[in-house]
Amino acid sequence: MRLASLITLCVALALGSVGMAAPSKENVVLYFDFEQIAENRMVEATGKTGIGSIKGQITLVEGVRGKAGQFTPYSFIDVGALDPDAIPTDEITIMAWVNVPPGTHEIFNARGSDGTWIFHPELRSDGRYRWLVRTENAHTVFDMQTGVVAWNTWTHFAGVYSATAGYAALYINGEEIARQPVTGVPMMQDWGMGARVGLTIDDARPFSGRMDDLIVWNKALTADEIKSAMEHGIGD
Ligand SMILES: [Ca+2]
Repeated sequence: MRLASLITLCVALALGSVGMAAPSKENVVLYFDFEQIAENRMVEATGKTGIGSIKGQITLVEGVRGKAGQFTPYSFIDVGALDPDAIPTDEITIMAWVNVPPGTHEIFNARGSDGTWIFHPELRSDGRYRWLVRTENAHTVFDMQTGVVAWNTWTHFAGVYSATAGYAALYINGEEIARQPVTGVPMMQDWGMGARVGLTIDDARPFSGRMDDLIVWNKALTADEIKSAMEHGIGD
């Protein structure tokens, strides 16, 4: 009986470590792994076509996982048209590896047709990280400004929001550095004024440095899932 219990425990532990909570690829909305540029587009790693137009100059250099994008200031990736039904409303995770000098750097942003700035995952010149979500009519759902940025150092940023579970969280290098309860307001699904990687839609806060594995998920990933994704991307 005790042996059976022990075996059960060992099997459970083995499954737990093997399963190490790799997030499901089904939840990937957008993935730039910065491995390939074709016809002046950053190739989207899950095979979405017709998106990812490069404006300015982004070159491929050594990254964390293979190559990374080196952004010349004021350059950006114009995400382009995603399937509107695929745009997250209830849960999201926006993550990227970043390596930047002091300054204010916008990782990703999207803007609604009414002018609402929906997301601001940023590194700020005051040395803090920012993770913000707004919804219709510029209603701020939460605005976290926290932590201590390590400049010129590869850092993994992951901002999480769940309207369903009612919280926002920020993970740096796979560790949760901030979490707050949030009234569960769905996110704006209308990205009518577009979405960009590396510069705000009104041409401010230029990302000037290197970025790798920019991934947007339609799920609030767990800590284990974030660690898995930062080490392995979206998996095989
Ligand atoms: Ca890469």
